[in-house]
Amino acid sequence: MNAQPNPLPDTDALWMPFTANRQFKAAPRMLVSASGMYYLAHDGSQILDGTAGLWCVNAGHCRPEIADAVARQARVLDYAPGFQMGHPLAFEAATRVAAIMPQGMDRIFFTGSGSESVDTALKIALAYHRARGEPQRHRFIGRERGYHGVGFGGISVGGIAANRKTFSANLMPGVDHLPHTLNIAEAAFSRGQPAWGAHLADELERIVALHDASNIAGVIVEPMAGSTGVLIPPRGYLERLQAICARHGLLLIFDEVITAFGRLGAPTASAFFGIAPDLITMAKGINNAAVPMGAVAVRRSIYDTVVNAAQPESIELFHGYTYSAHPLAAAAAIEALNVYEREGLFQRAASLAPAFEQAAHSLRDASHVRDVRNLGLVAGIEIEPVPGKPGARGYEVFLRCLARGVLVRYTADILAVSPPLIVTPAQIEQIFATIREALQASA
Ligand code: PXG
Repeated sequence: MNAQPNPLPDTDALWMPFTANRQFKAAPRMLVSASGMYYLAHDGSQILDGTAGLWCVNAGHCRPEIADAVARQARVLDYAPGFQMGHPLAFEAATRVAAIMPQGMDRIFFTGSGSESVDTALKIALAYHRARGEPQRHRFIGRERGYHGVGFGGISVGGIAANRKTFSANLMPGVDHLPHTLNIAEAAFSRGQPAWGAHLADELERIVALHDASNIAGVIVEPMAGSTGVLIPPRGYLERLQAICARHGLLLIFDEVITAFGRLGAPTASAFFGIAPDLITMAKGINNAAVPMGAVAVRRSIYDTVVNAAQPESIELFHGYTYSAHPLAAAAAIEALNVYEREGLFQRAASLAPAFEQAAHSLRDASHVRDVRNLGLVAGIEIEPVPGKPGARGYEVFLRCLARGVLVRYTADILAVSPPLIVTPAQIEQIFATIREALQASA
């Protein structure tokens, strides 16, 4: 890696996503290259990536195999229309993704992002019920604090208040929300899945009774909620949700944009928990984030129902994106899946998880810590806010970690750690030791 300082670009023209633009532009934090577990910043400093980018670079950065596959594909077939035309890698990528989905969920719709995957899954659910002759099943149930991307569908079923507030009058109608499952008083410092909280799934029965099952298309939840600050499902909770969905004919959609491709030490959270939903949304790790890509895995019976309900020569689902199965993204997906398999990275995550848990919970007695939550290679550390200034301490600790050469993610006053699955035990120690120091330095 080049260790020379790089000049900063003019920052005015770019409206940055989910960023305090003025604060950032006053003191930019610029990453200029990456390799394996490390970023290189513009000032020449090395930064250990404790967040796999944004929960997406699961095999580590700039993997030569993936870079080569993308470069090769860019010269062979840069782009091909995906509507009424095909290219081989789209089909190959679908076959490969299907192979690691739960049994029977082997029909894959490609998108360009997690947000698009969520909208796609919601639309497939509606199309399915219509094809079955129950078009009045139009309602969706999401969950408080859920993050399902930023499309109007996603923010409607999502439960992040800040993401909804500005668009409140324009949210998708017909949505209700389950309560979220975090309860620090009952379950602080749980290791893995909390023992408390399975009963919260029963709220779904109340909501179903209120709206009547005949009006509800499906339920969408993150099996483990990431963005909102790492909420681990209570033991038995997801099982109950699934049972209630099955009892009432509701489709269960797991949003696995963060959890699919090894984050919990299994190909999917569905496999990790042993629960088969009806649809799974994905993105991020699908191709190690080398090229934007998302996907929805669908139970074969759902595909068959939608497809067979249409006239044989008509388009069955009026939905798709210019970049569905973009050749470069598909090439990257195939190669990323090769890397995951060849290096056994999902198993690696599983075998690192106990040491990761131990290291995360070593922060229990660190300054300002209210809770530590963990599962697989994910940890959330909830810290005491500065009185009257929510989020200020989270930002401060994030900066202090960065100054010490470790990138963590923060959501208000919750730190999230989710390193690439190639992380070493020593790097795990380094990440949590750095967080401890940063917390100690915070007044
Ligand atoms: N669903 C889930 C569960 C996600 O985590 C999306 C949908 C949307 O994906 P796109 O590709 O449209 O961004 C996500 C994205 C964070 C963070 O720091 C998390 C996400 C994105 C950016 C930051 O927690 N998750």
